[in-house]
Amino acid sequence: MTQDDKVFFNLNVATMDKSDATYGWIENAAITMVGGVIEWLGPIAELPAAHETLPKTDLGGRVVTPGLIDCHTHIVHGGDRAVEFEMRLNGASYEEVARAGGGIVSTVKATRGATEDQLLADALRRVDVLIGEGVTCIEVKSGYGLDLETELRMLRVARAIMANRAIRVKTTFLGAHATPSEYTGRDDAYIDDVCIPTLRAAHAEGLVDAVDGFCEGIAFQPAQISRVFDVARELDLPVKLHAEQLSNIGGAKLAAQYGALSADHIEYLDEDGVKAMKDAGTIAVILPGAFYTLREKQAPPIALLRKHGVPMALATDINPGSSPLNSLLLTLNMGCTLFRMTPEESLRGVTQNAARALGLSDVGTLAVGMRADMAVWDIKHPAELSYRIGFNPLHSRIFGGTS
Ligand code: DI6
Ligand code: FE
Repeated sequence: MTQDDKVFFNLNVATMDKSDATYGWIENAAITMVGGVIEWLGPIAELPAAHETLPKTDLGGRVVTPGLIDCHTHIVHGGDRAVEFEMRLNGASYEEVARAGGGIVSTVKATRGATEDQLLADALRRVDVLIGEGVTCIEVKSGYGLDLETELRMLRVARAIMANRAIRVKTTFLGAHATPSEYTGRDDAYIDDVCIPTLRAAHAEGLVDAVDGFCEGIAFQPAQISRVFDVARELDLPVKLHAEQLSNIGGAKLAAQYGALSADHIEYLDEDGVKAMKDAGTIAVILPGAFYTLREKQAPPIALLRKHGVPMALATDINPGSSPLNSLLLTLNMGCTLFRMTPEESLRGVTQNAARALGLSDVGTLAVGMRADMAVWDIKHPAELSYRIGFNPLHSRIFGGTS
């Protein structure tokens, strides 16, 4: 027995491990943790006698959910885009902002000019806000370096987050995020001469858990993404894709062809793309922060995703440009209010389906054998998590069985 072996009791639990809309709800429950893993979970009346001897913690009738998972973030980056935000609100066009050095280019410049320590310190401030909301796992992308040295630095910083905070980090290589200014007009050369060699180097250093790309008219075409995904497949790395955010150039179908973990944004996804994702088991990652920030009009096809049974995840997409959204709880509310997801769908979107979007099977639900990653809330019903705007009802957070 370790110091963390214990029984939580006097609680209601949303296990999220059922496929119906009941949250996997168990009233007046108990949860036994041994070695950071759930040993038993169920109604307190059925607690095995052998567990009676373990230390007990009374949770005062609170609600317990799986620890929240933010499955799509650009949380490591240099600088910010507040001036650009002000320029746009003073009437500057996107082109004027770009000519003034704004956009992804300005974040690339700030990230290239930042040390590993500076990038880590800035990222930890943003990570701490998510931890304060009961988040126990995040995905972190590269994609603001766009050269070998800075992309590797970003991924090393992403890994370093885990050495500095009690949180799990899954890293994603996003070299195919944009073409850097030194390769303007030479996208293919950038993919062949920088992006793919950098992917190989990052993989060789053990820095990459998945590979992503930005498939969009203003970024990379499907054929260019395919070249990157072919190398990911050669390196036995799973893929995911920013797809159909601003238009439909077939990104989701391409992602499905590669058996992608997820297709993300997907505001312009059509029914053929939904069917392809269903057949491939590709998760839909819904990102309301970018839709809200860019004041988009085309919402993702939630009804089609429901109709075809494509699992939906929700994430902040926290990045300095299109989604400076540092709250997963607000993301829950936006998923419901902007896109009409139900509260149960939105909570499943930051637990079970977020885990699936990261290829994880040991978190995202509460069941025997799962990691004891949990959030304890001062609420009576799980719908309160997506109902409130700007209110954080977290009571406590358990990471691997440790509070
Ligand atoms: N989609 C987006 O909205 C962001 N990247 C992407 O692939 C934009 C990132 C930025 O504006 O810095
Ligand atoms: Fe993104």
